[in-house]
Amino acid sequence: MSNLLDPTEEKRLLRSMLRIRRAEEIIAHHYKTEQQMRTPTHFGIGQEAVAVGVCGALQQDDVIFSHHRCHTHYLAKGGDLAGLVAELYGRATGCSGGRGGSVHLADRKVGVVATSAILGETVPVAVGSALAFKMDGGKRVAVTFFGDAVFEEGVIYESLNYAAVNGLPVLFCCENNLYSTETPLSLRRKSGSEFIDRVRSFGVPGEVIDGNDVGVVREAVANAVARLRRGEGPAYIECLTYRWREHVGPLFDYEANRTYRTRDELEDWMRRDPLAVSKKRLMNASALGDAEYEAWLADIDAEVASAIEAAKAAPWPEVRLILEGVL
Ligand SMILES: Cc1ncc(C[n+]2csc(CCOP(=O)(O)OP(=O)(O)O)c2C)c(N)n1
Repeated sequence: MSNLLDPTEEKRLLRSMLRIRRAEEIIAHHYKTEQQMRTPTHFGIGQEAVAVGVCGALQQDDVIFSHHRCHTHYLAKGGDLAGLVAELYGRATGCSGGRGGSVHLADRKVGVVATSAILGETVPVAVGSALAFKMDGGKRVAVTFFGDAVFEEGVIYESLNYAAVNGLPVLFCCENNLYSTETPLSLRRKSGSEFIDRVRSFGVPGEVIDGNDVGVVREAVANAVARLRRGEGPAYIECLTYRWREHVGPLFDYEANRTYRTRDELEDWMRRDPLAVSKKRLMNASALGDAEYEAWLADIDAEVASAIEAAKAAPWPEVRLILEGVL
């Protein structure tokens, strides 16, 4: 286990992970029981430390781009919770006007530029953003989150090369959760062919880290971002982690009788719950008590409940706006 960060900072990160966890758990419950959210939804429960650790090392004017499992990144970067919930209910008050759904989240005020379900689609866009930052001569950085399956898309290799050759301030963040839908990494990659070696072959430095420890992620990203801000070119961080729910939808695999992963494997990863890792560290240092944690939980649950109530009361988007923003 890594060392405690500054306790105030680690508490901020843990509270952010808890807020994302509870938001997703409550959304999953409503998704399953009401049948009112009609957007395919990929939950990131279990992977919160990646989003929170990465975004915790960024400034508000830095930008992020994400993929189909994007709620975690959107919320960690400061995306509006009510806007997310309304988007899932397809309402006009949603962060994409109710026309994008779960995989098209944006909140430009806090640097959440775009998310997309097309694998690899936002990777070169993040590189383009980093090119603009370099041309502007500022210190802003761009981050692209993507899953391990993106290494099966050609665009990742073009993007790494272009970013390296042009020395762009972009962080490539791979959330390696070992599966592409229901196909394990072992069937998609020859043993010994590590992603990190491919990345390094383009001259992009990187490391593979424990993606379930928010302290480890926060530290690694802080170092990588410092490099980016010094103008030394792109960096890569691969976070080893695991999603707890089915690939798409609110259930656990065992509830849906899916057998591509075992329940033992899931339970093994659940014992490495990123929230528990951080909470234990803070409690061991006497920097957090049960009462404070329970108070966070109550506040967060109330915030999510009110976002759901507001979403349900919100109007539907107007039909005449259906093509707005479509290129
Ligand atoms: C170009 C493209 N090919 C295939 C798909 C279908 N698809 C959606 S999600 C997914 C697996 C994604 O796995 P990974 O990138 O590892 O992310 P994870 O779902 O594990 O978080 C696939 C193959 C797609 N959306 N886009």
